Amino acid sequence: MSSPARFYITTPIYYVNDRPHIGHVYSTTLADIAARYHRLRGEDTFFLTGVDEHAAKVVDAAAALGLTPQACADKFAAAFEETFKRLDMTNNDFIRTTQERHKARVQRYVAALLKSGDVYLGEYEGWYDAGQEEYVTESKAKENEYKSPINGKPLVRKSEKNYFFRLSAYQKPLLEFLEKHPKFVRPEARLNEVVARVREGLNDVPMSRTGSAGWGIPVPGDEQHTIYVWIDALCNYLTTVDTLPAGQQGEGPTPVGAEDRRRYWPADVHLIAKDILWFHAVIWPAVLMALAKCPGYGWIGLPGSVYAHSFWIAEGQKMSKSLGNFVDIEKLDGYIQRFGIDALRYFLATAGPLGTTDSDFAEARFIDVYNAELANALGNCFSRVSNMTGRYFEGKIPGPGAAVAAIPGAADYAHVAEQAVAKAMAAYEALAFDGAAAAGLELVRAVDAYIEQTQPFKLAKDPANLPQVGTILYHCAEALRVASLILWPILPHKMEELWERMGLGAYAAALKNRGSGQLGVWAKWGQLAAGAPIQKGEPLFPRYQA
Ligand code: ME8
Repeated sequence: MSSPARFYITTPIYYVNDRPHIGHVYSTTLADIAARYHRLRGEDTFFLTGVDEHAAKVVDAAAALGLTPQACADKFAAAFEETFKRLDMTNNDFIRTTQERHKARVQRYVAALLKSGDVYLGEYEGWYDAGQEEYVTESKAKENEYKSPINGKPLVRKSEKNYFFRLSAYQKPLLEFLEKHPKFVRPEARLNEVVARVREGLNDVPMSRTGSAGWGIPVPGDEQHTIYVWIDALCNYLTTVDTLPAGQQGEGPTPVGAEDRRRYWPADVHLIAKDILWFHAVIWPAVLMALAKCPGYGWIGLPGSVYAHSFWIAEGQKMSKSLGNFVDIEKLDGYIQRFGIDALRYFLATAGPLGTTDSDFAEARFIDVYNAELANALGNCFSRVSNMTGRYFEGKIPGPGAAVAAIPGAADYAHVAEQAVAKAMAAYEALAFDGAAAAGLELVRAVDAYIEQTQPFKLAKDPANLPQVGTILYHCAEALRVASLILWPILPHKMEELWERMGLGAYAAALKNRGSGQLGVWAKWGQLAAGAPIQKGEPLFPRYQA
């Protein structure tokens, strides 16, 4: 048997200087949707999220809280982990950069790079953005009047003796790589930004820091320096999967873990927001190119793509600490209590900043989407079909046997569903979750239109028509079954509830086993068994009235 396709997706690892907010929940939810979709397709999927701990921001937050950096990191790392568990994210691991497994591997990579000559000790002077822990080029500093392009605070003139990564040597290889892999940076407009900036030329970048109270991973062989937090952080994508099972020592000085995870590398998607695109689209691939040339690291290829979404704003305003308008975890919990986890996932996936424009997290928008798409369309359609099945067939979907030809439009049904599946799959692959949801919803709306057209509730007044009504309801239920498969990655809990009511619990059971999903097989038309139960139950998405 050939082994199933593999899929590896990552989120940024988040700073542990505060509790999670909507931005963090958003990126991790998107990655969860993608991971669930690939598991639904039966792929061997690895989904990684976690936290970035060795930042100066963490040292500052710790001081403000009267904690040690480690205690502060522990506190907020626990908050992130707990939040993602509560939201039922299906991440396969949660990486913390203070973990030994991570630190040991990062030191190995840096040691290899030091030997290779791509990392050297040097002196640097430039404009420093303290909030971002990043140097800004002269031209960018000037353009922004020597203020941070991110938070508007004044840039600082700073010089340091540091280890540097020879990024300048990778301009040509990067441009060649980007030309050959135009999907490496998505959406496309972001690729153009990156290419334009790389063409302007690349400066070497610091690879280490002194100061920050020594909070960081020591540079191997020179413990005065700690590894620059961005290099430490980017490496998480690799350290977490750089393990081989006992007895299978591979190429290179890789520590042996319990599990073979190297098979997941290279990652298929690094999902991030636009704020950290440069690190992911330029610095990270260059570091990997350099590492791949080191003895023992020949297995290291470059990631498949970096997808940079845009930003949530709140009720029309940019979110900021000074305005105190962050959609924080308490606010999100309020939405979950009122509408449920799946409604929040649906809103994030369909109304969020997936493309290149920012999106507004506004209560009125949330309620509109919820009522129109979840309560009125999906929930209501299931109620209608289950109601009629209850009333006319004692809650058991009859077979599709009778009088198909007599039903207008019925002959197309399988085709409509097939097209919806194809459309949804293409959208999921492109991380266009709004399109995937729309494909599912279109199918649901087609069911509504079909009911309007065929009027089963009128036909049923004459018992002689019941076989025909049975066929209509079979088509409706079957289309809902296919729609539920399309929508499961976005609405997993509600769709599992729907499966339960339709006697399809086997799907949920199979999906609990890694790599056991079979979307291609399950989505084929006509699999609902005659006599399958369909229980009405409580509304899946009760209409919300303020
Ligand atoms: O940058 N809208 O961590 P971070 C949408 N540790 N997404 C948002 C958002 C918003 N308003 N605000 C934040 C770091 N995000 C580094 C990353 S990775 C090797 C190291 C999301 O805690 C988005 O994914 O500041 C963004 O890229 C990330 O949170 C930044 O999280």
